[in-house]
Amino acid sequence: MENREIARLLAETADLMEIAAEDGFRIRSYRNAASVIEGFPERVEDILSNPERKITEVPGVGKGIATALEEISKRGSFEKRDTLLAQYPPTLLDLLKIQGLGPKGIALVYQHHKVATIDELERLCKEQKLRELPRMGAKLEEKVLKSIAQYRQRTGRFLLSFGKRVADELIPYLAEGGGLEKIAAAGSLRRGKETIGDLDLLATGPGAPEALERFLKHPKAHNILGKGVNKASIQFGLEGLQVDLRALADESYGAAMQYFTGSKEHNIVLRSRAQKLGLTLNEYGLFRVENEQRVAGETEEDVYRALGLEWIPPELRENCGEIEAALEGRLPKLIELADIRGDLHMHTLETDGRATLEEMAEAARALGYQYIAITDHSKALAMANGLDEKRAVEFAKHVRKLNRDGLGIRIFSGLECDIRRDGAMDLAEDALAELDIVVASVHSHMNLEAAEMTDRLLRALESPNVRVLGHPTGRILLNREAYPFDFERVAGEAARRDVYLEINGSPERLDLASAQVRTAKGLGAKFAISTDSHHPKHLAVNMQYGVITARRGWLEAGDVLNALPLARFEKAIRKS
Ligand code: DGT
Ligand code: CA
Ligand code: CA
Ligand code: ZN
Repeated sequence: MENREIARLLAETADLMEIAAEDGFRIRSYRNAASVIEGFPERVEDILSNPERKITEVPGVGKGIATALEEISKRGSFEKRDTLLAQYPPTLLDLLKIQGLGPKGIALVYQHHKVATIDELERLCKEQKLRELPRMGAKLEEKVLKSIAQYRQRTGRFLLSFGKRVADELIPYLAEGGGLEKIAAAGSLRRGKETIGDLDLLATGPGAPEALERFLKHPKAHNILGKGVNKASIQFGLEGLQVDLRALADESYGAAMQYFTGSKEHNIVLRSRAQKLGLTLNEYGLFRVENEQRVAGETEEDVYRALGLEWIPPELRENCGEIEAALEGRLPKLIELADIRGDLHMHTLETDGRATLEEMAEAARALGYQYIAITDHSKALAMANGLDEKRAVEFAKHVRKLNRDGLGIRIFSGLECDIRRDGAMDLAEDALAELDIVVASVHSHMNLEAAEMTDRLLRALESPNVRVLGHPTGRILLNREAYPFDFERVAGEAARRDVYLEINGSPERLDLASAQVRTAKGLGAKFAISTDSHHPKHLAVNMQYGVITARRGWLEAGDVLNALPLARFEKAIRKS
């Protein structure tokens, strides 16, 4: 490990100690050691492995830090850090980048509201709940929100779900101005990318020039970045998402849609294909080079067809083989929202959900689903009041009774069973065997070495009762990286054991990532697209994002467990 990385571990630990309100002297000693090591000319690892040398020669390194350094060089972490990370989620460290709260405030919002991510902190402020805590107030809420906005601008990307909400606010607003033929979002939002850099809107119709003016007058247009004849750009809302609006001629709409949907890489290949055919492709249309004659442009379908290609769904436009597939007429028939027959991951008031089983069932029934599985947490998530064996078995019994009475939708008894640090299931197998479907997920000890994490997940797959591996990488978008492990090995083993990989549609997760979906499919894996809903309203919203992610992973309905009709689904989850 390089000095820079070692220094980061020490500094991070000091931050966590500060949140835990530990002794200031010890915190300073970690910080001090971190800053010395970061700038130290020799590698700490080299000194440690040299029997002639002593690590305490390094200034700022006393006995305690020396022990920590030895542990770090052996296994990449150390006891103090592990203890703190068992107590606090690592995302709390991100909150330190938000001005206003400080370590004490972070500890407070975590204790009182379990706020552990920037998004959750933002929600807390918007709901005006921060001010209710000791020594906090409305002023501070404002300051924190502003700081979050600035932080996001720095990092520069936003959740897809956020972009979608902005688009859903702006499009009807612009349409209300009248005179528009078409108005739609292009760019990464249309491709369904999990995060977006900015929002690209396109409009046609006689009212398009006025729409540009109206756009600049939107109450949340905080900062006008530019205004031309055909284009205007603003920063939207406190969050400062950049939005570009372009006014186009009708005859160019398809070409512009194609051009501004991207991706850049997809477009490069498409343009070179046009060239080979003696054509030139730009945002105005597809033209013959020799006489500038317009060949296509009004619709995207026309543009692709004129290039000898099937129309390519936006989710595939990443230059990952889609153009070749379109040429040969072998594009996948991508799964659609309408293919989904049920939802296999949701929580209720029994643990950390915010509605009853009946309310979740009713919402799912209203979506036209045939079935759902209720998967509350297991006991390791004590804060969420997770189920122990006794409650799990009773729950299974309760669901059998519910189904006899009938709720208008079939309920499966499930559990989101915690995967313990060693890969064992949180509940005894005989209790799990009573349930219809077990989703196994990691919620703690995410800082293991890749090899250990791989073994942990492989062991979890060995449980005869596990049917789905929940949010398999643990990533939280814009907040927490996936934990490291041998993904291909785990995906291959899941395929071999008939364990379905979850595509968690919660917009902060989208886990698996689409590229992993595609890799896993190549290894023979099958998938469950689930919402991890904690409220009835999540069921519809999150499923959209789950399906988009599956489409970006090239999945067809046949790859997805919960696209099966009830009878076949029941057979598929039955234990052999
Ligand atoms: P984002 O906004 O970072 O999430 O990603 P995109 O794909 O929305 O990229 P953006 O907003 O820069 O541009 C929208 C599309 O416009 C992009 O996918 C490809 C297309 N495009 C056309 N001409 C250019 C160009 O000169 N540069 C770039 N970067 N994109 C271009
Ligand atoms: Ca964009
Ligand atoms: Ca853009
Ligand atoms: Zn979970």
